[in-house]
Order: sequence, then structure tokens, then C-alpha cells
Amino acid sequence: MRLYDRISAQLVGWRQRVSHLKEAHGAVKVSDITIEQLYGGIRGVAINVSDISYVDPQEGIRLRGFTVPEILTLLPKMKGAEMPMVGGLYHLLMANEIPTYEDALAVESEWIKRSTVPEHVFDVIRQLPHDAHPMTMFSMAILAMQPESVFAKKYNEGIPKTDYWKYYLEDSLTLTARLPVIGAFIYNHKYRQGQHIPLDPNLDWGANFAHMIGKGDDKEYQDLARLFFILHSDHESGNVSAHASHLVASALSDVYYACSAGMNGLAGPLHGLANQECLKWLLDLQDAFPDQPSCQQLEQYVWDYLDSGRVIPGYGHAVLRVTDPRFIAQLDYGKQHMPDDELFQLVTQVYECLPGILVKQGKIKNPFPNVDAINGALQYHYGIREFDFYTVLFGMGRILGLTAHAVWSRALGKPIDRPKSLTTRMLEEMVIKS
Ligand code: CMX
Repeated sequence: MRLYDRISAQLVGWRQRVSHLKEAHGAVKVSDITIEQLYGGIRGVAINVSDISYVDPQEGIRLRGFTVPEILTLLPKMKGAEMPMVGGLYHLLMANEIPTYEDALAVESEWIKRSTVPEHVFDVIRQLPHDAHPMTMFSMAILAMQPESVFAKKYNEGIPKTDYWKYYLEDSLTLTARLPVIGAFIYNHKYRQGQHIPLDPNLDWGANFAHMIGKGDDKEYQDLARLFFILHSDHESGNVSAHASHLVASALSDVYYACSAGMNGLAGPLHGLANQECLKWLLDLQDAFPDQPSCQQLEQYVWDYLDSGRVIPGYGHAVLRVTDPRFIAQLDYGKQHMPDDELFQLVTQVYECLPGILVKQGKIKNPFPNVDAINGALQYHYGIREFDFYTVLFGMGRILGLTAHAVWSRALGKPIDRPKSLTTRMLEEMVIKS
């Protein structure tokens, strides 16, 4: 398997770099923490190392050192496609190199081979109340596959620590191979009266998902699906889904346990669920102003909304201090493919006016849009109008990154995470002594 060989070839070098840092420079201090940060979600404190992606506050995400525009240009594409193959992105995340066309196809064909989902996983979804949130179905479907974990079996048999990553990779390929089938099953089960469409072995991961939800003839939607999954794949390791999944895997729980945990975090309204919330917010705005609102009208509307104690979904970020480049990539896609769509025009109008309004509110540190401010509107344009499903799309993409982190954490021998907590009394005593 190519990914296995490519990772193996780099491991000695990576392990030497990490050992050298730990052994020769282990005492070098990289972070301090204040009381404000302790009570404030550990914001800004470096607590992990990720070589897979990095979010620069002023620039946004780089995946394996490449910006979003670079990735969309450099990753290989299927013939006739505008957007790259998701398999190429997975190669980049896992193997730390821009893949050739053959490398990307190798991941895609490995995924096809592993794509059969056991029937009991569908049964688990069917057994849930039909109105259960699709993220509940998604997370439980992932967990339902855990009994197949090769890592869990091998661990019980006894394997050296240096081999853990091989079985994490094995499980990661199987889990990610099945995500389009599971995502499409949930969509069809919930919203298309159970009309299921089998996977097409000639299609790539992104296009196959589109095909299985009934968009097999829509080349534009297939491209949007590829773009969406690539953009949502990874955002370094401090966000809730990545952090939760990393923490769980650090206990040597396998990737099924770890990714299910990550999805439970993604299902929160301050994280992945913001895309569903954002579309709701935009549709309500559209109802209130059937013609596009002016900035002045928007301002009054926003103040009323904020006064009700809610946050504007899709705006703000814990790390970014500029417009999210993942928002910009989707904005560019929208300008090219749906410039006359009224909801898309509303997204651009909100982008024009809202940052200025949020600045006046005086609390938010980043008044610009994040990835969630637009992705629902693009899905809506192509008829994916069940907006509680959008977080599942986010999750399908995000698991690509979560599994890459899990494999590399084991490859580099990272230990169980166990930070320390203090009491309020201890902090009060420290303040007195300081
Ligand atoms: N609308 C209104 N107020 C906002 C706001 C928004 N979109 N974003 C932040 N604020 C407020 C916060 O509630 C906070 O107020 P209090 O001091 O009264 O609690 C204040 O501004 C400071 O917050 P911050 O430091 O700017 O932001 P945080 O790092 O604490 O939180 C985030 C970041 C994303 C959770 C927050 O901006 C938010 O809730 N945004 C809306 C939800 C959203 O879009 N989430 C998706 C994030 C993308 C992802 O999932 O990766």
C-alpha cells in the first residue's frame, strides 16, 4: 500500500527530529498560561504539536504547508473535474507530499475496495428515532464499526508500540472509505424515503457521495462536494473535534472510538453545527427582507438578534483574525457558479456589512466570517436543503484530518494526554503570593 510505504520511508527522520527535541531541548519553554486563559478555554496556549496543519491568525489554514489556493491548484483532478480528488488530499495529509495523479488514484481505489459497510451499521441508524439528529446517526454509525478495529485486535494480541501506527492506518483507511456510503445512507434514510443508490466503483470519493444522494448527473455538485470535503478536512489540532478525537486516541482507543468522539464535539452549535445555524439565520433574514437588506437594515436586525443573547453563526473565530480562506474559496466558487442566486447574494451582502456591525458591538475578537458562513448556502443552491445534514458533510471531511492526526500521533509515540487542573483556592493563593 503506497501510503504505508510513504509514511514508513519518512518515519526514521521524523522520530529522530522529535527525539532530538525532547532529549536535547526538552526544558525549553514554549508557553505560559495566565488565570484569564485558564478560565477562558486555554485560548492561545500551545498544548499540542501538529505537522499536518497550522492555522496562522493572519493567513488561515495551511495543510502540510500549503495554502487553500495552492492545494486547489496542486492536487490532481479527475478528467473533466474542476476540483481535486479527495484521495489526493488524503495522500497529502498522511504522506506529507503533493501526490501524483497515480498516488491520488491509489487512495481512491483503496477506498473503493474497503467501502462495504456491514449491514448492522445501517440497522443501528434505522433503529434510531427518525427525527434523531443526523449527527447522532453519524456518530453512532462510526461507533458501530468499532468491533472491526484491527488495531484493537492486534493490541490485545500484543504488538510493539512502534507498530501501533500501522494498524491505526489500516483502520483509518477502512473508516474513511465508508464515510460516503454512511453519509449518503443517512441522507437517503432521513430525507429521500430510503431510496438508496449503490456506490459507483468508477467514481472518486467526493463524486461518489454526490452520486449516492441522487446527484450523479450534476457535475457541478460533484465538484462542490469535493471542494467542501477538502476545505473541512483539518484545522490544526486545537479545535473541539480535533482536540476531542486526539485526546480519546491518546488513551489508545482506536480510530472508531476517537472519530465518534470528535463528531460529538463537532455537533455543538459553537463548532460544526454553526453551518446549520447559519443557514437558518440567513433564511430568517431573507424572510424579514425579501429584497436584499441594506447595511442599515441589517444593523438593526443584528442588534435585535444579539440582544436576545445569541451569537451570529458563521462569524468569529478562536484563532483567525482575518476572513477565513475556506470562506473565500467557497465565495469564489459561488461567484463563478451561482452569481444570481438570491441566497448567495445575501451571503455576500452580509459579508459586506456584518464585520463593521460586530466591531461596533466591541466584544468579538474576529468580526470576519469563518467557513460556516457560506457552506450551507452553496449546498442549498444545489437542492441540499435539509440543513441539519450540513454538519454530517463537515464531519465526513473532518475525519480525513482526525485519522491523519491519529496515525501520526501513534507513529511518533505520543503518550496519553493528561494535563493538570488546579482549584480556585490555589489560584487565589498564587495571586496573594505574586
Ligand atoms: N456573534 C456575536 N458575538 C460573538 C460572536 C458572534 N459570532 N463571536 C464571538 N462573540 C462574542 C463572544 O460570545 C464573547 O462574548 P462574551 O465575552 O460575552 O462571552 C466575545 O465575543 C469574545 O469572543 P471571542 O474571543 O471573539 O470568540 P471565542 O474565541 O470565545 O469564540 C467562536 C469563537 C467561533 C466560538 C465564536 O466566535 C462564535 O460563537 N461564533 C459563532 C459560532 C460559529 O460560527 N462557530 C463556528 C466556528 C468555526 C469552526 O467550527 O471551526
